[in-house]
Amino acid sequence: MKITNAEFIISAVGSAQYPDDGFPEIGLAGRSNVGKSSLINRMIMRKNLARTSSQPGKTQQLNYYRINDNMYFVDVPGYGYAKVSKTQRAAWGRMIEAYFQERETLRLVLLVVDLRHAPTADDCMMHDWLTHYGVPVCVVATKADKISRNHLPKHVKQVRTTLGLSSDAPFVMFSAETGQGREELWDIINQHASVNS
Ligand SMILES: Nc1nc2c(ncn2[C@@H]2O[C@H](COP(=O)(O)OP(=O)(O)O)[C@@H](O)[C@H]2O)c(=O)[nH]1
Ligand SMILES: [Mg+2]
Repeated sequence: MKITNAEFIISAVGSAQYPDDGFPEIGLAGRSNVGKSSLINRMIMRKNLARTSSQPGKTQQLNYYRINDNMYFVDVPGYGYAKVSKTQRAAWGRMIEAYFQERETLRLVLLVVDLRHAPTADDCMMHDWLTHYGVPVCVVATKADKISRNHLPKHVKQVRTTLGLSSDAPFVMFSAETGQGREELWDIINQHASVNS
């Protein structure tokens, strides 16, 4: 996939700020620190467009990145985040639920998990919730570079069985560090976004 243009558009705190040009959106969900921003940076081949930081105050926004002037990556950070208040977390939960449930231009959610560990209860809940509402999901197991080659199958199996993935469910092993899985993931994204690469 050739990236001709990638731009940060907005950190949206509410639906009024979402873009209204109708371009397809690819959402990214996953625990803080799992590697969502790094994944975006690797997919678009920019070192630092999506900020890779876990600053508590900056986690409760939808970050929109426009790619090649024809689609968006939407970073939906911060579930399972311990340092925000219950009230904040509830408000944030309502905002992301509304986004995933109602956003008409949302075509696919990349559920990013850590290949090194079994998915957490939050990961499983998110996966169940998205599939329950009929949102197309691709599980992306990242940080593959941290696992030795002969241990990879065991870790893939752990992720797949813990999430209860069927054998035909979209799944990509990924590394933001090495770029492993990048083209495979672009193929899946482009199929859902109906955008030619
Ligand atoms: N080795 C390795 N480290 C990664 C990878 N992806 C992310 N990281 C590191 O994990 C940390 C959190 O990444 P970040 O992208 O900010 O996670 P986010 O909170 O989900 O956006 C950073 O220190 C990254 O450098 C990866 O594929 N391999
Ligand atoms: Mg991030």
